[in-house]
Amino acid sequence: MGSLEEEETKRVKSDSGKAWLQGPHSLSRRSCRFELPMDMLDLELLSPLQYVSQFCRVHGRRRTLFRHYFTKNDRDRDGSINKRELQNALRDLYAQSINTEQVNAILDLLDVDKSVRTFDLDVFTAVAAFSERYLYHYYSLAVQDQSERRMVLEETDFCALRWKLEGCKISEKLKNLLDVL
Ligand SMILES: [Ca+2]
Repeated sequence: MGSLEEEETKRVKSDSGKAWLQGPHSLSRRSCRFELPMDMLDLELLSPLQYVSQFCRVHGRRRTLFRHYFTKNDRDRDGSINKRELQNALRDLYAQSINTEQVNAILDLLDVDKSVRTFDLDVFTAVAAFSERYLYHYYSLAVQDQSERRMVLEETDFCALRWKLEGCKISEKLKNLLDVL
């Protein structure tokens, strides 16, 4: 795990100015990309969790970081984690600097209820990617720091979202989730 730890140390150093979030994980909107389907009507059939699982692309290093915390919390090593392990993995990811209410808010936005019992690595990766967006959104509101823009590709996808969603009957829950991104 040597190189991962080095990576984390570097992140902490480069990010020491952002004291509002401690731990190895500096928030970025560029470590993953959320896409929209070609046909926006496809969104009508998706729950928030299904949407992030299918339309989020996570870049290499972040993927490695997420896998690290997934594996750490998959105690029986069967390749899936339960909801409690998921909550722990998310808190680990931010070195315990986020609280249970924030974790629950993230899971609520994703509409993770009792019907979802287990999460595999791909789903966890998507949840973790969304958690980063959620926290970015949350802290941006607090510090008014909108300096980091999304990547151009995603910006293009998401501009005029309201207009694109015209005529789509997507769920309120998915609408709330897209607002965070
Ligand atoms: Ca397991």
